[in-house]
Formats: sequence, structure tokens, C-alpha cells
Amino acid sequence: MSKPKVLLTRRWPEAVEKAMASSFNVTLNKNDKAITAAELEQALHDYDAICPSVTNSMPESMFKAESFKTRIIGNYGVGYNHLAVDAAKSRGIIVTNTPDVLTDATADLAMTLLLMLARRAGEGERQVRAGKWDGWYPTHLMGTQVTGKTLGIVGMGRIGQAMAEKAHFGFGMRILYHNRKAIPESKERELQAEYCTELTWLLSKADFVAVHCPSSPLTRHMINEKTLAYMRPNAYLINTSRGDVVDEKALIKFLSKGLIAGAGLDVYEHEPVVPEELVAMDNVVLLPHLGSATEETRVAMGMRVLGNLNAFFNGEEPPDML
Ligand code: 8YV
Repeated sequence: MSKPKVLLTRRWPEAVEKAMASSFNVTLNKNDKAITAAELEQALHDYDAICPSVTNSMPESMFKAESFKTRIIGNYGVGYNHLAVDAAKSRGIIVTNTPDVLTDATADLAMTLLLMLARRAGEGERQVRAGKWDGWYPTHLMGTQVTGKTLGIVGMGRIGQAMAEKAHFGFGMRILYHNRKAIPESKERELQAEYCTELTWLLSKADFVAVHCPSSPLTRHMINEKTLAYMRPNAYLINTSRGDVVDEKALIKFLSKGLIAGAGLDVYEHEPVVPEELVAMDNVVLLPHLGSATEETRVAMGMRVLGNLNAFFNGEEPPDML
């Protein structure tokens, strides 16, 4: 029997490309150029499996044809708001993602942003590189202490909980969280975490607010002009989930008026576009969607996709079927 035809839309770490190629008839994106929407739509008729990533939007309109060759979409990533999962399913196409394997890397990056904001690390680095550091003095780039402060976590899933663990056990932070439902009591006790049914209550109490909920019609612009107004003027916002959970325009307004202390962002509403206003602000740390970007994690994500495809083509249910 011939091997299933599989498309990887971008380069993956070499180890996973090799592993994929040993199981499937794989088309690699050798020059790593982003494929167009038209090419992606065509791929649905040419490949048994497509492995997209976050920049490959597959909206409902892509699934209008009567039939497709593709039987499985193995997303390289945990978030899947770029994929019209229901539309794919209605055409009999299975969709999988890569949970668990990027939990720690993403929480580590959120912690990086938190620490950089608190200690003004971006400002300091820019100063040194610009040759503008003229020596130590007692009031130079004073930041804010992290240890003992209150962290409000919005979205207490896998990544939110990992962030809570790192912040609580590593930095002695008090944890508040807002989620659709409370986490198990034993976990709450372990983290000494307090469940806030009202987002606004959490926002009014936290020194740092970290957004970890997925993007969905329910969470879109959850952090907006109304909710930002509850944050303290000395509080910082951190977002490593999806850009559209935060209303970027409202955030810019609050930052420019000094109504919150700063923001650490790894994701944006219209990636890779980062608003000029944010780029110009010193109290903002900006990263280019690096949440899962460690060698170990990117390999593990690929292996997770491989596991899903292998299960599917062996006639089993893929472990991460959405
Ligand atoms: C991934 C992410 O790198 O997995 C996710 O949802 O946001 C990122 O960390 C990206 O999605 C790859 O497709």
C-alpha cells in the first residue's frame, strides 16, 4: 500500500521532519516560505493529511467543496482558533492539536515577560546596547519586587496552572484565578490559589495579570476598555495566549494614559503587525510569538502530530482529536 501523502506547511525541526518522512510520503516546505490560502485550499484536494500551524488560517469558506482528499488536519500547535474545526468535521475531516507538550515552555515565557516587566529588563538592555549606561546609582531603573506579589491568572487550564506553579513555588506569589469553573480543590490547596468568579474582582486585586485562556468568540476582547478599568495603575498585563483576547486599541489607550503600569506581549491581534504605539513605549515588553519556541518543545510538538497521524492511518482514534 502506498504511504499517505502529508503536507507540512512550514519547516519543522529536522528530527521530526525525518520521523515524518519515514512513516509518510511527506512534502516539506524546503525554502520555508509561507504558503498562500489558495495553495492551502488546493492541498485539501491533493493530500491525505495537512499539518498547518498558527499562521495557516483555514476558515469555513475553505471547506465548501463536496469532497476532499484530506482526511486529517494535524495542527502543529495547541491553539486552533485559525481552523474552522466544525466545518472540517462536517466534511468528515478529523482535526488534532498538540496539547501538554508546550505547557511549560509557554508558562516559562509568560514568567519571562513578567520578570522583564517588573525589573525593566528590556529598558536596561536597550540602554546598554545603545551605549547609554553611565554607571551605577541608587535610583537607576528601579523596578518592582516580584516575590510576594499577587498574580491574577485569566484561564486556569494547563498553561495557567503551570504558570501558577512557577509563580507560587518559585517566586512566592499569591495566586488568584478566573476560569469557567474552579480547578479541583486539592490543586487549589496545593497552589493556595483563590478562585474569582468575577474577572473584574481579579483585575482589581492583582499586581500582575497573566492571560492564558484560548481565543474563542467568548473570550474575544475579554480584556477591553471596561475590564481594563478595574486594573490598578501599578499593575502589569501579560498575554501569551492569543492577541484577540485583548482589545489592543483599549490596551494602548490605558498604557498611554498611565492607567496601568505596563504590558508584556507575545501575541498580537494582527500578527505579525505590532502597533507602532506599543513599539514606542518603554514600559512594554514585546516578543514575536515565542511561547513554544524551545528546541525540545518544537520537536515534541512535531512528534505529537506524528503520533496523531500514525494512530489515524492505523485505523485508531488519534489521541488529540478535537
Ligand atoms: C505555537 C501556539 O508555536 O501552540 C500554540 O497554540 O500559540 C504557539 O506556541 C504555534 O501555534 C504553532 O502553530
